[in-house]
Amino acid sequence: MEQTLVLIKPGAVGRGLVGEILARFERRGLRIRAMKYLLVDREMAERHYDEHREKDFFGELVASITSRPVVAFVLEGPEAIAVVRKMMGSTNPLAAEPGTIRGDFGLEILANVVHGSDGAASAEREIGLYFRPEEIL
Ligand code: 3AN
Repeated sequence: MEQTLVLIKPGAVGRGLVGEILARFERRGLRIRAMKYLLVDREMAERHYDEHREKDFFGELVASITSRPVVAFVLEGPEAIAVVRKMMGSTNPLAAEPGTIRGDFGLEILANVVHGSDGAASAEREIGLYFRPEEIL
């Protein structure tokens, strides 16, 4: 079994999409191992998106993710990282296939509804960033 970190981004939380997005993952058979509603602070956002530090959209990305609360959760299942990435769809919602979360719920690349870890190393790092070991049940 594999674990991955998923965030429902502030825009999607504000639009009341938490239940609908979570339901898709649950229906697929992924298990919730941890979940929290939180405000990401600047330091945490910069650590989360460290790989994008040099990109021109880094400032906007940090501002966006820290603007309002997010919902963070750890999902577990066989090949959970790849399964979640597939369910999210392409990074740019304009290119995301209908039927994927980004393809169904958004149009903006910066506020692209969800985040999901992109590999085993980032999943481990991101889960550790959002949850203490005892919060994963
Ligand atoms: P993903 O979230 O699909 O793994 P990454 O890691 O390439 O995509 O990008 C992280 C986040 O940065 C995306 N979720 C998106 O909000 C933002 N982002 C990526 N590329 C761009 C871009 N060209 N312009 C603005 N924001 C971007």
